[in-house]
Amino acid sequence: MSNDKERDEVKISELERAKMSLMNPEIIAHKLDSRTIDEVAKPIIERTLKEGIETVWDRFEIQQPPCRYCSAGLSCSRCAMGPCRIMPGIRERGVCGADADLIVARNLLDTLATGAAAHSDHGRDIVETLYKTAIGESDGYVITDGQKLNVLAAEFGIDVEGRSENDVARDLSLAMLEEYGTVKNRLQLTERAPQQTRDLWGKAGITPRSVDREVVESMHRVHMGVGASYANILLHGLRTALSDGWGGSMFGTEISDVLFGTPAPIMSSMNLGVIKEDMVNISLHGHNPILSEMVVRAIDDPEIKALVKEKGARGINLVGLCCTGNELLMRRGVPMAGNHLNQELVIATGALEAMVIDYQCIFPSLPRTASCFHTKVISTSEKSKVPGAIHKGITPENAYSVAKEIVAMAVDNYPNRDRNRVIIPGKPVEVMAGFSVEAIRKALGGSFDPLIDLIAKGKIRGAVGIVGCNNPKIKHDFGHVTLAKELIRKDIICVETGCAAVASGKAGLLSPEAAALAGPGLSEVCKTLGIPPILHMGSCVDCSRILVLLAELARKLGVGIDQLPAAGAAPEWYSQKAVSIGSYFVASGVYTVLGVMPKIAGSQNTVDLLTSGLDSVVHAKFAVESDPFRSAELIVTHIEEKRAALGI
Ligand code: SF4
Ligand code: MSK
Repeated sequence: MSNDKERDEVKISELERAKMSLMNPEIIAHKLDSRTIDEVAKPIIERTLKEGIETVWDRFEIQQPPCRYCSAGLSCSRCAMGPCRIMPGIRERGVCGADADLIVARNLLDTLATGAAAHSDHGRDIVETLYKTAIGESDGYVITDGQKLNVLAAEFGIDVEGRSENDVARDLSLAMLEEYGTVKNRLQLTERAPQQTRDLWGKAGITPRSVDREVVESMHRVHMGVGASYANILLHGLRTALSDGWGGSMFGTEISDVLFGTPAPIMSSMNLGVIKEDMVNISLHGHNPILSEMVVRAIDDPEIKALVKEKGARGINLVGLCCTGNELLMRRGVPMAGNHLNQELVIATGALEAMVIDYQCIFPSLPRTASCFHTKVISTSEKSKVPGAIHKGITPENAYSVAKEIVAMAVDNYPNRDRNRVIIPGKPVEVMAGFSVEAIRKALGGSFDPLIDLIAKGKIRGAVGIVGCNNPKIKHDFGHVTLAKELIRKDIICVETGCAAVASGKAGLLSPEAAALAGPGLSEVCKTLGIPPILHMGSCVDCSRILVLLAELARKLGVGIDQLPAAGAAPEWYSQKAVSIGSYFVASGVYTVLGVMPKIAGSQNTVDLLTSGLDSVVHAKFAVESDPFRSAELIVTHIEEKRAALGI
């Protein structure tokens, strides 16, 4: 447990709050309008402004203007001869002789590899949990989807006949763990991609060999004096990203389904209004469902129920944030408090007893926010300790008992809530989530043929995966919601993951009633099937579900993924993981539009390769467009070109 001194050190002091607090109504109104389109979040942002509770937007403003060399990717502090920065026309090379192209490309590969490592290490944690479960060493986990276990086992050539689930699960998890550092130089699940797509990878020399190998090789290549060709470095970035999308992330998705169940359509609700005044509120934030699934089970424990009664609460209200929230939403229907830029605001409702975090996308400053209220921040991963948080390390061996301990801490904290400081800012919006590939197939009657037929007839013009984060550079949720609305209006079905999906949910676009906002063809299809025009496909690692969906459609049509009338978009991305996702989309043949410019403007050669040159390598490329209306136009044009090429 962190000591009191450490928690005192991270506190936002009264003096800091007094300096930050704003009372000018015009300035407050302007900030509210420019920060978010999430109306339910606005009263809470208003509180933070008036009470001087620092948020991500305040820190973003303080950081302006950013260094223009860093923004362009032109600074390098890779070795002790530096740091160096390129000033075009003045200083063209770093101390070692690296030019702008090399510095920009190395920085980008470093960023991408960080993202691929984060996803894939998450995947490894899930696979290890399956292994521990299979050998009887885990606490509380069971195999929930035995059918999926058998399908995966068959893909890996593992015999299932006459064997127990645990034996099959042990062999499967060992086979997957072996692929992290494999010597066979092949990732099994890449075989899900159509042959045409795999042929492109083979020709370009970017077929991924193993998960860890590509990330480690990326780190090797960016060392001073190794990779000096910007193009060669960027191509390895695609290979690394493929090892994430068709490797580490896909393992994370598939084995989460085996352990916790393959998602199926489920109703729930979203926005900060999911916080309940008379209940113990616990938010589950991060990415990995290993802990949060145990928390869901622990709240039904009789000892916990007795404690809740003793403390005078009506019950326990679990709410999700970011992708841990997405995992729980689509499998358990746990309500979702919000996406990335909502994380501090949940605490600032004044009604949150505990913020339980695992890893990724968690602001290190959350204990500072919590210091303004009674909220306890509880960290659970050895990889993600946070100063000022209480640490309760979780492993597969102790998961249930630690989850129960954490829930008890939250319940104990309920009487400490200051009832006069609670703001519950609005009513939650209803959402339908849980569209795994299996669920989409089932909704279509057991085969993707009807979807292909609808696309061929033009009732649905194409499909777009909208993914990724929030970023204070873009008005919160504006990029996601605007792009999604524009696309469905044009009869393009959207599949979404991560914070993009949550933005759509809060805006009412994940409800079957949103079919009314779609074009006539898509609207008719949605009404017939009773589904929304935007399908929630899960968390960040579940972008791998989008790959599987595209692969299935391409196989049915007998084409490569690049020939489909499909595209990707990340309108508000911020994270290194998003760089990896965007790159595995493009490397898999999916034209992808980014709403935020990566730090590459300092190398025109890099910009040209990513936005044009890749087309001749993987038959797809990136575009960068911050205006979601123009992004929609780019995507519509692309989809119509692909339709024409297919003769439909
Ligand atoms: Fe400077 Fe080269 Fe070292 Fe980078 S690797 S800090 S450019 S000397
Ligand atoms: S949580 S990676 S902010 S989508 Fe997956 Fe959201 Fe991006 Fe994190």
